[in-house]
Amino acid sequence: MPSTAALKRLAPEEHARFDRDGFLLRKGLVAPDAILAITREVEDLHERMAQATPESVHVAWEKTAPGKPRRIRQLMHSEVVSPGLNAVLRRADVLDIVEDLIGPRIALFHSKLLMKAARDGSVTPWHQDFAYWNREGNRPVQLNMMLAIDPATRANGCIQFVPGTHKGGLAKHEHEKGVSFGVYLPGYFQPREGALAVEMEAGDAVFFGSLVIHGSDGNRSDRDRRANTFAFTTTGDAKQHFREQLRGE
Ligand SMILES: O=C(O)CCC(=O)C(=O)O
Repeated sequence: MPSTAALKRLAPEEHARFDRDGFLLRKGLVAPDAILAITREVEDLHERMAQATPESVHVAWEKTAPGKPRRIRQLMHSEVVSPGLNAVLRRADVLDIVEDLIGPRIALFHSKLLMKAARDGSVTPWHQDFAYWNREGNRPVQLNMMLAIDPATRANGCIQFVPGTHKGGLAKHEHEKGVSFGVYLPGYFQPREGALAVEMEAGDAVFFGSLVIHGSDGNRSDRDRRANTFAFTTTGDAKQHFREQLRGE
């Protein structure tokens, strides 16, 4: 059974940083043995999903040249293909931190694998997540927790944020139909003043809200940059209270 290091709840200065920047890096959220187990579970995922994709997941593929192996860009509902990821999203101490940031009525919004394969992983253009999620009168209360499965560096396309941009509300996005990450800010991924690259070691996680502007470069290296984003929401303005379910209480 992989071990997990218990997380400390958020300190006041971490709260302050999250409020100021719109994101917060937590080092060592998942222990190396649990990361190794997740790595094994997703090791041959490109090939397996290319052969047969289960109905319960949704895969968006990279646009690779004809004749080259298919590469997953993102896989939605990753908790279905990885018991290790499924365990992380239910951890009581993870949910404690989520609760610290968005309150006690927590629901899973989605769990998504971002495979950013060596050489083939493409740019994620600048965007605010709420540009995707703004519908049916919901509010920008969602919280992401991006877990690094591989080390993430500038060379393999680590996530970048523009700190403080969550305070400016939702900006106008362009909408490109029929492509993944087709909702983006004008300029696509042109350099942005103040953008900060957040390099991570495997097992680190970055928490970020749905209004902070973020994106990531293509993977120009020979090393995969796999990560999983767990998005949580609060059921404060919805019907169900999922926290007990997530915790198995
Ligand atoms: O994979 C990345 O670096 C960014 C992913 C992202 O922006 C998202 O899922 O909203």
